[in-house]
Amino acid sequence: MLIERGEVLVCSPGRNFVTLRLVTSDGVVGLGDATLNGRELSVASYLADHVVPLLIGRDAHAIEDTWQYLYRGAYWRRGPVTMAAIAAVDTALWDIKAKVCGLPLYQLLGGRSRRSCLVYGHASGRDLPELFDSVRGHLELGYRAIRIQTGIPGFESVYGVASVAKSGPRYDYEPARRTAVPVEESWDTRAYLRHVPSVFEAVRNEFGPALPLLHDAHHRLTPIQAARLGKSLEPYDLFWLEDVTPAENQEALRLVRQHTTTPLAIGEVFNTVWDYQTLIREQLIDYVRSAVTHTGGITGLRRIFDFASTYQIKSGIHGPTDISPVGLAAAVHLGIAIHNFGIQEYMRHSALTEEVFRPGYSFVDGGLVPSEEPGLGVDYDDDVAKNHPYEAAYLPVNRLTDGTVHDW
Ligand code: CS2
Ligand code: MG
Repeated sequence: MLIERGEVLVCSPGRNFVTLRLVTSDGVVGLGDATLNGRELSVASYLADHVVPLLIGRDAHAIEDTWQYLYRGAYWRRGPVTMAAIAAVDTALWDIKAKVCGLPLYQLLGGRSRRSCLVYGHASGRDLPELFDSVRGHLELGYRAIRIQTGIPGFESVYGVASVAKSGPRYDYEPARRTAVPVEESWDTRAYLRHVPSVFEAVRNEFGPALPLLHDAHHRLTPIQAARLGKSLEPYDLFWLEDVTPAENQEALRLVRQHTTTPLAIGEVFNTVWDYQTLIREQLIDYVRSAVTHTGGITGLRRIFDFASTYQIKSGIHGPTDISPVGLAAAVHLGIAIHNFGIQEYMRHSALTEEVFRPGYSFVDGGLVPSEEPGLGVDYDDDVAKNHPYEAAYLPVNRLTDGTVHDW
């Protein structure tokens, strides 16, 4: 069974998505997600100009060989654009193989290790009353774990908190804006560090000790600031504290780790197992945050999880709305199969996005359950998609109050 055709599909049902569709000589269709928020067209070009032409006529079953061919064979390896493109090919080939076998994809990854993948949702508010409403809304929807983000007094917009008029349910958490240049936000680390512990104290007082709570510092702290934050949040028993430092400096986490027992999660901007080498070998984190979409697909992410499992480090797959339903479906198939599953991020896509991508996974009792259809269980509707063409959008740029560019 040979790969006969590859189509790169770009659509924007409220936000941009890049999808690869591979079609075999037997007419079997596979889908892969290649969405890189704010840089979508670079991956579309990498796929259309440099990858799809190499796939035509290749054995559709040779997943590992194709992965190595695209990774080692490109010479210029790693990086988000390359690894998102490889991810899309890899995921589409797994989708095809599972369809040919007549099995849901997780069966090819070892079968079920659990009934469902526990997820966490995003509660946020500019202030405590808004945050509490958001937490209650999530509990009513059935969430059993919740990420907590709030505004900082004196700051107009802060990462993870809606800052514009609500354009529809839940979609307001999408940080990319459809503007010609990125919007700019401002930041003060000292104000943030003073504020966050009081937020968690209030949430614990209101919602009790049992609810798993998470928090994302979005790469903004130095190691010593991160250590202080972890320590100050210890009384509130977090499930995890995410991306405390810009972790391309993996050694920085040694200092953080020495000072706090708050569990740490890192990796949404990582692309390969090499990005985790020190973090995993020295047991500096507790959860691996990568997405199938950004780490070379199921093949690439499985490699990271297997390495992590030898150190009791668990999965925490990145699942914001910029991972398409194709990428999320792949995550759920992988999450249900691996032994070292931790938790899955699940923000929910807009109704319009789910009209383009018809996802077969379901949200039941606070967890995601994969589709039982052969393959990934996601269909792409070209007719709906063509009414929603690409629109330029950027993630924000962050500045300190004196104007210095800071990590966003
Ligand atoms: C976030 C993301 O999900 C998360 O934890 O950090 O929302 C991130 O900001 C986006 O994926 C950027 O595209
Ligand atoms: Mg994050």
